[in-house]
Amino acid sequence: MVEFEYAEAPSYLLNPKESTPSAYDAKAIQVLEGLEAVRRRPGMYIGSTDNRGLHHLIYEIVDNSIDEALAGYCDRIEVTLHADGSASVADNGRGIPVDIMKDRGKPALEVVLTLLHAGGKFGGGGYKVSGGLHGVGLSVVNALSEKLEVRVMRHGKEYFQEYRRGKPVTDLKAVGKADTTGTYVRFMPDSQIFEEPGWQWDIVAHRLRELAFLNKGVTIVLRDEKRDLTYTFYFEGGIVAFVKHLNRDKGVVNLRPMYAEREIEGTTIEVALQYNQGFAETVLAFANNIDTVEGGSHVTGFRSALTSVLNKYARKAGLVREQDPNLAGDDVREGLTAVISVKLREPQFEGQTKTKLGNSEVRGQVETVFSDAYTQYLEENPPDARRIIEKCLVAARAREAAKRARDLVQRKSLLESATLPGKLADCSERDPSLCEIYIVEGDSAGGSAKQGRDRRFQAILPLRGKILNVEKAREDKILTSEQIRNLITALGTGVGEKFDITKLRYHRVIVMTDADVDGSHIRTLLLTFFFRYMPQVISAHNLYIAHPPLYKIQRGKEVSYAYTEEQKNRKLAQMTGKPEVSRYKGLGEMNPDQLWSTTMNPENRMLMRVEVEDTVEADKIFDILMGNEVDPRKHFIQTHAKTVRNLDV
Ligand code: 0RA
Repeated sequence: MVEFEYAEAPSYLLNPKESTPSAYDAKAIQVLEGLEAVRRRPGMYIGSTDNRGLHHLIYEIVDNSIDEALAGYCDRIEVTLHADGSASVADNGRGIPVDIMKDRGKPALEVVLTLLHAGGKFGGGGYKVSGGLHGVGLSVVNALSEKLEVRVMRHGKEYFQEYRRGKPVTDLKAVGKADTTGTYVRFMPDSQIFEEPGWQWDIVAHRLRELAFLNKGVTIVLRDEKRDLTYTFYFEGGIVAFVKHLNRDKGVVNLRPMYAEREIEGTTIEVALQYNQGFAETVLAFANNIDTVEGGSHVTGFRSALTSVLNKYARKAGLVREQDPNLAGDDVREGLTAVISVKLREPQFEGQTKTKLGNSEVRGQVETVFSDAYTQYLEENPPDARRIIEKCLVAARAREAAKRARDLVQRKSLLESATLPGKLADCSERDPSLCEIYIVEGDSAGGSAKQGRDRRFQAILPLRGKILNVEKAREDKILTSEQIRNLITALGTGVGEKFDITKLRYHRVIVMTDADVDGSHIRTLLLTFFFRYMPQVISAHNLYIAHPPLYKIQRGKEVSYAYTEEQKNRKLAQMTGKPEVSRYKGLGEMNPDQLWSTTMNPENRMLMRVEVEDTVEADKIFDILMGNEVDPRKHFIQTHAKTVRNLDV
């Protein structure tokens, strides 16, 4: 989750007493100004007004309930996506206080719901730690809701109040008896503010699952009223369960995950770790339940302890001999899955997206806690310890072999005077920002593409047959395979440590494959290669997928093309007379002219840009699709046929 800063302070913070007749009026004005500011510039408070911002509304409220759980008063949170488009969050905490606040002459609840930053006023040492902009959440959600109702169970009573666009339309009143305590907030996002209506189950479920992992013992229920679907997230094991979940379809190396939990100087530190038999590293780090994707002091502390603990143990146990070199950081990270979660009183978030933990003291705290616990774990579990070290040693050997292979590729390409692969039909333009390369499946389609292209700015690299599955093969094998080497040389970036995105020779890298099963397999293999070895090409928005037409529609001399089923139907419906419809099966069926006009001509082609929104999920999907274990793959393909197709988009 991302935190957002105010670009400008709300006016009432700057001028608390500006020329108003009475203190009471001044406060009323402040409230209105505060909520008005939120409505005027919602992006500043929730990041954006698209789907992501919309879902942020739910998270803001849930964060408050989580805080109540962290304070030890709440163990159940229920989120409901209602059929009318509203959402509600209920918890069994103490309930938001309802008594009149003397200085404001209003119930605390109303202040919480209408005043930005009101949360701080209640802090009063009550909350040990807190995620997000605590207390800001509720008033922001209120300001951005067409309608919001709140119910509080407290003092044996149920209280109720209703708001429209942040303003109360009823007084807070007791409406009945209650034999529990808790808070219920239901809100309808304002359609004047949000562009894209509609909750997305997967997005909400993902975050709630994550919160349930990070806050063990808290039950979080998600309900979709429309589909009559309920999910309950509850993890007694907390982040140990999280790590097992991340490794669920991969063979594991150490059966029992390592787990550390300790409090130092008010900071609660938890680390769980388990190796799998894959090659990728997955380290997720959270501070106060916020996903710190940019890392920070907790991750630094973890990393420095990881390598040194393993080296110390490996030597002591005689698994690494005296004369051998130390395991390197890269060796101990292969197949590593870890979750780091810290909870602290005053988190400082830095970095571009405010997702980097800045508190410097945390580095040493994590290092100490993790170092002690991991050493003890290795000493108490010799078989697991041996399996982990052996895995690292294999990685070290592979790294050596890969380095030799890389050096060879680099040396060769130097010797061959930066020889571009013979298969490559390069373009004449030299400015990369104007150049495109089509990676084309098969020699025949490659031939058509070469003839049909605009050679001034379009290069063609044909690939013969299938490329190596990079999820299954080791790095040295991958880098010495001819197809991959041709690709790397053609792109010009190099690979591994020497990878340099600024050397990319084409700013559009376009994968063009047949619309059949083989084609989509090759496409997935290529995407996997980019995801694993050149993720920067994806994140810099340089990777595209060509979209050949599915149908050719011909009536007399008039020819047109349809790229989707829907488009075909629309065109046919508009036509009078009977056209001839043929379905394209492969790129090879098109002559060079057709290929140019339908798929390569920038004026009327369709390109899809490849984006990876959620790297953890993508990692999982690639691994399942391309990895070693067959069963999960089958299962995945059977149950997610639709999603698999979307993966290619
Ligand atoms: C302020 C003070 C107290 C609780 C809360 C706020 C509170 C807020 C939310 C928002 C959603 N659920 C919530 N639960 C509690 C402490 C009240 C006390 O001292 O009893």
